[in-house]
Parts: sequence; structure tokens; C-alpha cells
Amino acid sequence: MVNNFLDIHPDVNTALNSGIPVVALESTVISHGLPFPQNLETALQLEKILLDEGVQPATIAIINGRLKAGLSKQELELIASPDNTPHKASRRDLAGMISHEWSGGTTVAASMIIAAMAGIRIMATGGVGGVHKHGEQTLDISADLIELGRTPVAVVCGGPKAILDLPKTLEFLETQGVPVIGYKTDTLPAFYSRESDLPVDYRVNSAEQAAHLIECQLALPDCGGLLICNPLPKADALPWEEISPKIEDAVFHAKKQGIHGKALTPFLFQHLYEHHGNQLLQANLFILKHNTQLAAMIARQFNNTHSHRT
Ligand code: PSU
Ligand code: MN
Repeated sequence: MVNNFLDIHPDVNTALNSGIPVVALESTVISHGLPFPQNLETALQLEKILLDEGVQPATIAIINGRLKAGLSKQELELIASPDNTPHKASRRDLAGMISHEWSGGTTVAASMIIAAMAGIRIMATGGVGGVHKHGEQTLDISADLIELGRTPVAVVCGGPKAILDLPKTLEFLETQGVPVIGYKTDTLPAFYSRESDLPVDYRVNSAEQAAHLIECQLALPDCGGLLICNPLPKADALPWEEISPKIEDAVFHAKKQGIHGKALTPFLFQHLYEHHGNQLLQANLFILKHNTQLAAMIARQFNNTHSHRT
């Protein structure tokens, strides 16, 4: 779909037109989720992981009011630089950022919209947003969940972020009609931890099965997206009992300091990284790479079936 506000990077355009698989990457994790310089290094590494698999990366962001599907190195640097204080853009921010010609990182929700505008169906992220702890009082529910219910993009993630209320997040996804798929798992991965006691809706055991399930979803009317949850390998996962009190501590401090709205997610992650050392940051970097790898495999399979059909 051509849109006056959308710039598709020439390499992404070529890939889309010549049947090369494309994977979209969100960028709030670069602008707000990770400290500099690991954010920039990681963004470049994720793109390289895809290129090495024969998949074209399309990092999504907003630059000077233009919706971007695919960034140049300078544009990535702009989003990653702490000097520029880029904005955090979710669905409600798109029109304002276009009209004000602002730049920023796009959340999973905003990245899904821009990916879909460009015709990209597979995206990778670390963890999606969800229902925050105490969400029944605060109504702090990420727009990611609504977007998953309405925009046809498959999001490969490590489960909802561990800082969230996971049972409520699953309830909300059910209401939105979003299939939650476990990749080689029956239970919802909890980001840093491999397993939770919450079941996924459907399990797939290969990238091929995942691609087929995406095909089936996209064939439905007004289908919306899917969440494909990829648990960390055993050796890299952190035990939930170890993580949980650290998260409770971060949530406590957020409440005490009156942090809410779009600032909450970045605050919780910063608090975790600052107070609990390098371990969680390293795990987050690993999760992003691990999910990007799986997204590449699924995108290749998805492209195969697509090109067979047409
Ligand atoms: N996962 C991380 N760090 C992040 C995010 C995810 O490890 O910063 C970002 C994603 O872009 C996600 C967003 O879409 O946080 C959700 O923010 P909110 O809860 O305000 O909707
Ligand atoms: Mn929120």
C-alpha cells in the first residue's frame, strides 16, 4: 500500500518486490528499552542476524515525521543516541508525530501498523507490552494488545514482558481474539524465565508449522495479528523465583515516584538494569537475538508457501 507519509527503504522495497523474505523490527527497545551504546550495537546485530539468514531487515521508526520501514545507519544512530531524546511512539502518537515532524522509536503497536502499511507480515521484538501489574486499578494496558487484535502482523517475542501481569495479559489477548502460539512449548514463556504455569493456545514445533498457522490466520476476515512466543534455551533462562522479587521492587519504586503512562515501561527496565546489574540486560539482549533468529526462519518458510500459492 502506498501512503504519502510512508518511506519504504530501497532495500526493503527490492526485497518485497522480488520475493525475498522481510522481517520488521520495532525500535522503542532501541530508543527507550536499552542503554546506549548496547542499544545501537544490538540494533545493528539484529539486522545482521536477518541478513545472514537471507532475510531483509526493516527496522521501523519515525524520522522527522516520516514513517520508516527500514532505516539507514544514520537513522538508526539518531534513534539510539541519548543526545536526541527521541520520542516513544505508539498508535495514538502517529498522527501527532507526523504533523509535528518529530522522530522516535515505535512500540510493537506502532511498528505493526507501519509494517502492515509496507506489506510486511512478520515482526520480531523482545517482549510485547501487556496489562501492567495492578492494571485493574490503573487501566494501564499496552496498546500493543489492541493492535495485535486488529493488524495482521505475526509478532515473534519472548512472551509478554516479565514486568507485567501475565494472567491478565492472556485474558485481554483472548478478548481481542489474538492467538497465542508457543514455539516448542505448551506454556507461556515469561521473558527472562522459560516457563510459566499459564498454557499457550496452540503449540507449534517448527518454523514451518508456525508459518502455516500464520497463513491460516491471515486467510480469515479482519484477522488481526498473532503472538508467537519463543522461550529462552534452558541454559540462558533465569529462574522466576530469582526475577520476581526484583520486578516487585521496580514496581514498588515506580508507584512511589508516581511514574505512569508511557514512562512506566522504560522506568521499570531502567530500574532493573541499574539495581540488579548486568545479568538482566544481557538476558534481554539475548532474547532479542533469539527471537530475531526465529523470525528469520519463520519468514523464510512463510515466503516459500506464499510464492508456491501465487
Ligand atoms: N521490551 C523490552 N523493552 C522495551 C519494550 C519491550 O525489553 O522497551 C517496548 C516495546 O516497544 C513495547 C513497549 O511495544 O515497550 C510497550 O510499551 P507500553 O507498555 O507503554 O505500551
Ligand atoms: Mn502503558
